[in-house]
Amino acid sequence: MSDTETKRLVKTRPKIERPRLHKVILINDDFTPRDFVVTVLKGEFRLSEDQAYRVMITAHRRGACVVAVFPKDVAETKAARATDAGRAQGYPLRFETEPEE
Ligand code: TYC
Repeated sequence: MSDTETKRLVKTRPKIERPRLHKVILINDDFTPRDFVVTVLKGEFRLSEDQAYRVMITAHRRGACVVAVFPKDVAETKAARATDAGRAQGYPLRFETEPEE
């Protein structure tokens, strides 16, 4: 084996960084019915009734609540679908995404 081949084989591989996860955040508003928020959380994010209620009531009390974290494209798709579900019923329900620290 030539020197150059040997060098290439023992050289440490560059570290591959895992893609950062993105949070989906539920934003409170004064108009969307609580039950509807719970239904969307269960349908789009597969939360149980209990988990969905807790996330909804936390957003209601504090203004916003993290729903879950996903790879960027999944977070954006789910946030858009959940926001669209509200808009389809005339509600201002909003889900945002942001990268995790
Ligand atoms: N604040 C709404 C109400 O009182 C319920 C609600 C909770 C709406 C959470 C949005 O993200 C939300 N009907």
